[in-house]
Amino acid sequence: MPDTANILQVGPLKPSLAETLRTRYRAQILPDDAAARAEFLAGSGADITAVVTSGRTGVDAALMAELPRLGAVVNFGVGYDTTDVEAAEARGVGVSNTPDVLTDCVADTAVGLLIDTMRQFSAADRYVRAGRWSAGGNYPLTRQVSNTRVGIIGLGRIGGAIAKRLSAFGCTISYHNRREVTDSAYTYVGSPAELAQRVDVLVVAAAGGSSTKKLVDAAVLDALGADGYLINIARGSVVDEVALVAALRDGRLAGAGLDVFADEPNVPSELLGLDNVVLLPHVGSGTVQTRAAMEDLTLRNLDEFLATGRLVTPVLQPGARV
Ligand code: 8YV
Repeated sequence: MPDTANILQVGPLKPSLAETLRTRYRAQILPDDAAARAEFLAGSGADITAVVTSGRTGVDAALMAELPRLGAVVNFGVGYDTTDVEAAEARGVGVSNTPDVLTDCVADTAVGLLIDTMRQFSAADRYVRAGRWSAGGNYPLTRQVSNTRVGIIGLGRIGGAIAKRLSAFGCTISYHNRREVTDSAYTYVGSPAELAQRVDVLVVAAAGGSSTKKLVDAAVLDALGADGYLINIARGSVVDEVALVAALRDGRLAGAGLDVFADEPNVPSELLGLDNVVLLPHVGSGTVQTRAAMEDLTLRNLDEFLATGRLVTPVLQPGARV
């Protein structure tokens, strides 16, 4: 094992991963407190060669500037929008993520959330627990999932896995993507608003970051309309959350299933009382199996960087230009 003393953990990580970093790699942890952090960076910032972080925290340009010998940001999670990849590129810093290993679980979450939202299973469960069924009332009828028209924003690995699952439900799938996917069996639509106009359910599966910020805005939600549903398993930043809350509150949208929010872990309080909304605490990849696979891939990236200066699943190789 090469010298591992110069590894920095930035932000909270899965406890077993944090423990491995501490024991096997003698990693240090960037303090949260501003004064302690400044003191740490002044004393040790110049020694750090690799950071391990997650999509929740990431490494911004300001922190990168405090780590002049940094060679790699190893990210636990497929999403890396909290890390400034342009700043990394300018500095020759590599960035890795954990693609593929979480695709199935996130796609499963999207489909489960979609079914729950349209069939209102969570709300119906609350109805039973509140004694309302036994008190004599049948639960109101809900919306069929099979054979609906589904629009997917972002037909990457996860969007594709969602499309595959929902195709088996007889759904017709269309999508919007940065660019048309040439070998896709699904119908490409040129804008999010046009896609929303054509479908019953819009599923957001696009990466976060500046290029997708509020891609689903008030106009897209209006196009989805009072009979339309929105499902988001990607990033809260892709949806204009204020516009979404207003549309749900005013009955201009049939329902929403959300695993991600603009300011996690804060969820808009107006959503808490709505039965046509299903709220999950960002659990898309959150199974024992998938998180173990993510942890393993994170460590493989770190080991490869320490051994060869390269990354196994790079967003950007050290020293490369994107
Ligand atoms: C993780 C995710 O829970 O991979 C991602 O991008 O959003 C989730 O799988 C998260 O990144 C861990 O912080």
